[in-house]
Amino acid sequence: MGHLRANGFGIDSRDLADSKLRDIKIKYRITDKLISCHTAVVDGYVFEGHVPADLIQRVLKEKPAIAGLAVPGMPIGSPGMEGPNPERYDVLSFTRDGKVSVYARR
Ligand SMILES: [Cu+2]
Repeated sequence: MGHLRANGFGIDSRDLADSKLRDIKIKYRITDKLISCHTAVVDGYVFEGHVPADLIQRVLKEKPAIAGLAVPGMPIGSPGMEGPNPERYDVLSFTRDGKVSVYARR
């Protein structure tokens, strides 16, 4: 969240009970292989987990035909997860009908 605020996003953040959170993941088509710790919805796009802000901005600008982006899990080295031994990780795009592809590698 700090990463998004630092990049100029206004954030309305909520902590939800697990059952509510599951409803959100289902509503926005976030399947088990996409799942991470938090879900952001911006201009109708879904951003799951620690998605770098520049990629969020790119999606909002280019408006691709996807449901959103996801960084599954919590990879070390993703924004907000900085650490001494950063891992490479994939940023995945997904569609409402379940197509998942690699959108970017970090
Ligand atoms: Cu996290």
